[in-house]
Amino acid sequence: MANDIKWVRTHCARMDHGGCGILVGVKDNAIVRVKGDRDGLLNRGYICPKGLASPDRLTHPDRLKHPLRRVGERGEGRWERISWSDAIRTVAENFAKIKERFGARGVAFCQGMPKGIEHFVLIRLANTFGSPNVVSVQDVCHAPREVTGLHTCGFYPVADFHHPSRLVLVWGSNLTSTNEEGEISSLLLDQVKEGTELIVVDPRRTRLAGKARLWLRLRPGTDNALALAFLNVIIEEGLFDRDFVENRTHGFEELARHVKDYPPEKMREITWVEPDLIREAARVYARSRPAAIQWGNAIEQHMSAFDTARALTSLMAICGNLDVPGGNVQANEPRILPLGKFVRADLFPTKWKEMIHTHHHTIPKLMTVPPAFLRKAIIEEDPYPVRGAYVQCSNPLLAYADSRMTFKALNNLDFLVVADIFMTPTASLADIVLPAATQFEFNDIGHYGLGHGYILARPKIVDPPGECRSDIGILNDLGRAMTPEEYWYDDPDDLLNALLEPSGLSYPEFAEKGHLKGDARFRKYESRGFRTPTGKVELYLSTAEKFGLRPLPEFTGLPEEDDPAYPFVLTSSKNPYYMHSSYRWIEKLRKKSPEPVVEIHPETASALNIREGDLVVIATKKGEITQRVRLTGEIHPRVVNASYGWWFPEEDITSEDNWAKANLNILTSVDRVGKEFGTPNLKGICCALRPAG
Ligand SMILES: Nc1nc2c(c(=O)[nH]1)N[C@H]1C(S)=C(S)[C@@H](COP(=O)(O)OP(=O)(O)OC[C@H]3O[C@@H](n4cnc5c(=O)[nH]c(N)nc54)[C@H](O)[C@@H]3O)O[C@H]1N2
Ligand SMILES: Nc1nc2c(c(=O)[nH]1)N[C@H]1C(S)=C(S)[C@@H](COP(=O)(O)OP(=O)(O)OC[C@H]3O[C@@H](n4cnc5c(=O)[nH]c(N)nc54)[C@H](O)[C@@H]3O)O[C@H]1N2
Ligand code: SF4
Ligand SMILES: [Mo]
Repeated sequence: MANDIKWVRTHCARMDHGGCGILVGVKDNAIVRVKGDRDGLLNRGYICPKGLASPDRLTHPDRLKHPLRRVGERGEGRWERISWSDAIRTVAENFAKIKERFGARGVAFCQGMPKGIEHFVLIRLANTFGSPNVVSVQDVCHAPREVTGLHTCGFYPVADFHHPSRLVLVWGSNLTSTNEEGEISSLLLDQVKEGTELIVVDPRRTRLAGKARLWLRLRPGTDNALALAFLNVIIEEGLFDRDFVENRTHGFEELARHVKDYPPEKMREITWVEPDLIREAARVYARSRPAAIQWGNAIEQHMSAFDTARALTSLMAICGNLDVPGGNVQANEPRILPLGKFVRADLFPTKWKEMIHTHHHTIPKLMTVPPAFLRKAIIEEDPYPVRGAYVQCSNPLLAYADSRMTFKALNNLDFLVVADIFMTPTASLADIVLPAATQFEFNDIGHYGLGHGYILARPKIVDPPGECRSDIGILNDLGRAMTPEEYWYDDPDDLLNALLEPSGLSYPEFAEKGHLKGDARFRKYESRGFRTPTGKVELYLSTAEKFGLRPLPEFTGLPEEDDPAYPFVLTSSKNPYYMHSSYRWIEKLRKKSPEPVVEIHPETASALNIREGDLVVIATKKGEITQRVRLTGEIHPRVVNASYGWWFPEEDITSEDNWAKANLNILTSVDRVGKEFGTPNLKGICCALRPAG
């Protein structure tokens, strides 16, 4: 029997940012086994439980299989099956109506975490349709790191795990569970076995913290204060790279004066980290070269995301770790179509002036609309009305901060289209639901446009079920129906071929190769400087005044001021078995993590008369949810680590209870957001606890 299995090489996708090379065993148009590929560029044989379970998504009986049109009231759950041509026509007609009354900008194109090239095809559709409003979750995911990097040093500095580092400073990143964007934990763990040291900054003792030389258990939401204290120590003690600082940085003197205000002794109160530990960690980082900072979501899920990313980029710079092997590097792209060309940015040169967030004076170079501002536009028509939305690869009702605001906004729309693989709480509010094909079911390219310097092949392996179609194919059809046909293709695979054209490869040839990677070149600044206005790393931002930005990173206060009615500090981390709100319907994964769990310290529990396994109400000023208690001595007694992304596919999807009762974003708010990226506070907010019932 084993002989009938055909093995195909591809890359894992959609269970997180993806990237592991995998071997897929196929028999009779069905996937029967998956294993890690020893030749995988990013993983060298590693595979995680989500990757192993990923084929189970394809065959689930409740998968969406046909286009649906709402027949009852919005959210009532009554649908009729329609044909694809009806679906495409209905979407095109309704968006055209909105365009006529409110302009193309009245339609928003919303993307969740980018999963493949569908994100960029969506931007192309928006550009050709004439809407500047592509919305994404980047406000809390990568934009703060990427865009701050662009302003500070001209590129997005990513940790280089492909060359040895003496030390990796893991800052708010739980790599062994999340394998975030191109950084698969197995490569880091291999280095640790070879002697690379770790310092971990995390309120929880993560698996990497368990292997670290130093673990800094900071108060959630105080990363910028801690990073400023690192800068204070390194500069006061003269531990920086003098040559680099002198020749390659702008504004060192100003930074040095400025960080005098942030000594570890003073930052202890804010961060809860002992001054001696801060000093030691800063010294070890500065003295271990090359060192990489592996930074995660935690640094960009509060209003001070910009300052935190500025402070950490400054740390990389003054210690001489930018663009050196084993440090934080600027990846070199392979020869493929540049992003701007692929998305047809040329058709819409005035886009920057018209985007919703431009009216909120966000930071230049922010490409997508922050969800806080999208919903303001829908609900308050500020800065102008948005009446229609196309949502792809996203579940905003669970993923955006302040779920009740999202509910209100989605209900306010004249026309909502959701493309998903499963009926979700968001899809259940749509006028049209489109059944998407997913990973393994169509040709795709991974990691395009993410700045990591490679693209990965994900060839089609099996046919999609029912009438499911790839997002790329759906968007190509919508493009033909809604915008001039010349921008689209007869065969959606030609979008992939166009992207690959500069490499001289067709998609099948690329799929044969598996990946394309730019050359490994380092210290590019030696020949061409840094791509900033001063040509140097801008420790002091030369454009600060022009753009209304703070020139130097600051600590401007806690995410929320302490409040005795809400004495605990709430944070969260991602579930190793799920992707955000996705896949709780996959049995193998659900068995591993059956229900939402909140971690609290035993002392806190006993003071509140709460025991292991109890249901507990977590309350913030915004709302309340219920989760099951797990006791752990490894977090601070004031810290509460709740689960994120929970809804219940096995229960009635039309009930508000389903998406509201355990959903972390019932507790979060967008009343205050960071100016630069529109980022709300997701981590480090005040909460109260009480036994449920
Ligand atoms: N299994 C799984 N993997 C995923 C995802 C998923 O949903 N599930 N999502 C993918 C996506 S889109 C992303 S962006 C990445 C994100 O991947 P990560 O950056 O690893 O994201 P998180 O798990 O949110 O947080 C990382 C760590 O931050 C810690 N933390 C919490 N609050 C704070 C704080 O205030 N400061 C500091 N320094 N640390 C804090 C948490 O304890 C956790 O260990 O993961 C990707 N991979
Ligand atoms: N409180 C709090 N909020 C957060 C975060 C947090 O840590 N805390 N993390 C934030 C981060 S980092 C991110 S990236 C966002 C994530 O936000 P989203 O990307 O919206 O997250 P998901 O809930 O995973 O929604 C993805 C949806 O895509 C569907 N899907 C899967 N494959 C396909 C496909 O091939 N095609 C289509 N059309 N659909 C598909 C899934 O079924 C699922 O419903 O959430 C953010 N929100
Ligand atoms: S770590 Fe991510 S890419 Fe690798 S197998 Fe797991 S889910 Fe897939
Ligand atoms: Mo993310």
